[in-house]
Amino acid sequence: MTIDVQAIADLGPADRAAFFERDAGIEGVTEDVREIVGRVREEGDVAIREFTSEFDGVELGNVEITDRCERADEEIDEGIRTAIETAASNVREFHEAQLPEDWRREFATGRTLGRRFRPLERVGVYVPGGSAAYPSSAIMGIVPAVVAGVDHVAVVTPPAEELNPVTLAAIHAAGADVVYGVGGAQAIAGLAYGTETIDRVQKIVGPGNKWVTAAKAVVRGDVEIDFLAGPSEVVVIADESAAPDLVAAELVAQAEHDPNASVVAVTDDEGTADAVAGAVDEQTNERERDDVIRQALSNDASGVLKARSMSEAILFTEAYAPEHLSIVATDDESILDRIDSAGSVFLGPNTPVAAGDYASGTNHVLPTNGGAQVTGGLSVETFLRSTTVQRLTDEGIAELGETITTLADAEGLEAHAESVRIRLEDETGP
Ligand code: HSO
Ligand code: ZN
Repeated sequence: MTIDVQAIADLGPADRAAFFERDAGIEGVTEDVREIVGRVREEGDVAIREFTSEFDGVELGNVEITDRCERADEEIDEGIRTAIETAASNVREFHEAQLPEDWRREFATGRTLGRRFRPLERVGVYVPGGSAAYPSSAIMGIVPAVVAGVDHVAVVTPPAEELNPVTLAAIHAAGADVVYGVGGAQAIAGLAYGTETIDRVQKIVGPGNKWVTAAKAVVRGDVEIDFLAGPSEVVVIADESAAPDLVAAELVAQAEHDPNASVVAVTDDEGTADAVAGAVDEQTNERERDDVIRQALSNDASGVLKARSMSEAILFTEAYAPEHLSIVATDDESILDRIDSAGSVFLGPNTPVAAGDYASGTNHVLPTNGGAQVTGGLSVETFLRSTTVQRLTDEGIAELGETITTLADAEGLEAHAESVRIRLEDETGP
């Protein structure tokens, strides 16, 4: 079997740690990345060119390739252009629906409070290139920023002798303002600190390999980042009603991303567990990327798990906090009700994870390694900041005055208290 079948009840501490303490594997490269980031910070474009030659084997001409992206549109075939447009338009519509409205409300007579939302001004989006060139990730990173109203959306993508025209066309269609042909840790450093040609941004988002992820961790603090995203993950919760080949197809699909991908099916039905493992075997043999798939399936963090009850399956999933969760079960909605930690959820037999990966409209840049316990994926809010606003009338400040002055006095901050009393004098009188 290419994938282990185990009972959750039989998992020992080491097995559980493999499932629940996945890591992005960035520790090993952090020292080198720190060095790269430091050099780009000090030397700017000179360091960018040197690292690009060393790591990508490319002698950079123009760092900026915005025009090149505009032209790429003519180089791709009609069918691909239409698919990019349809996907971008669905992602745009779903993200437009997330735009929050500014609001104000009178919470008590004379005390009005509210929130307003404004876009960040300058953001950077990392779009992977090379063997993991994902035009879909260009759409997922750029469109929400554009919808939020970000003024300057800068994109970095690794250079190559032959840049992938589909990726460039997607970057253009998604609405990037400026595109730089730079990748890896050096690109993240360029966005974080600015160089002669790369404008410094306020926030960097997007998935990348471990060098890119480690660089995001290093620059965090000097610049905002979305979150650290590692190899893809999926958990499928299935009951006896699930068709084993559909469940298997979900595991095999996410497994083809990366040898370190983690894919899990968890079911309360023994027969389903064995049938899913069998179907995974069969399908893997038929796939072109069977090498990558086999490695991902043999990870300690991958497997088909038998649960004694749906509750046990749910507890496992909650502790795992997957990037993607697919639920193929008769009670899918009530199972979902009991789950808090998942990046993106796919309900029912007709909803493959690939729908969200490409085209349904939800975002595929999602937290991995248990990040779903504390955050969701990219959204319009990723690119917004909020401000609170308030106004008190005579009545409003009179009503609140004593509470404020009492607390200010308790903190020994007399001037704070006085700033209130000076306004109450009329009311308190002689
Ligand atoms: N499943 C990936 C996104 C992706 N899938 C891009 C296909 N292309 C996120 O984990
Ligand atoms: Zn995918």
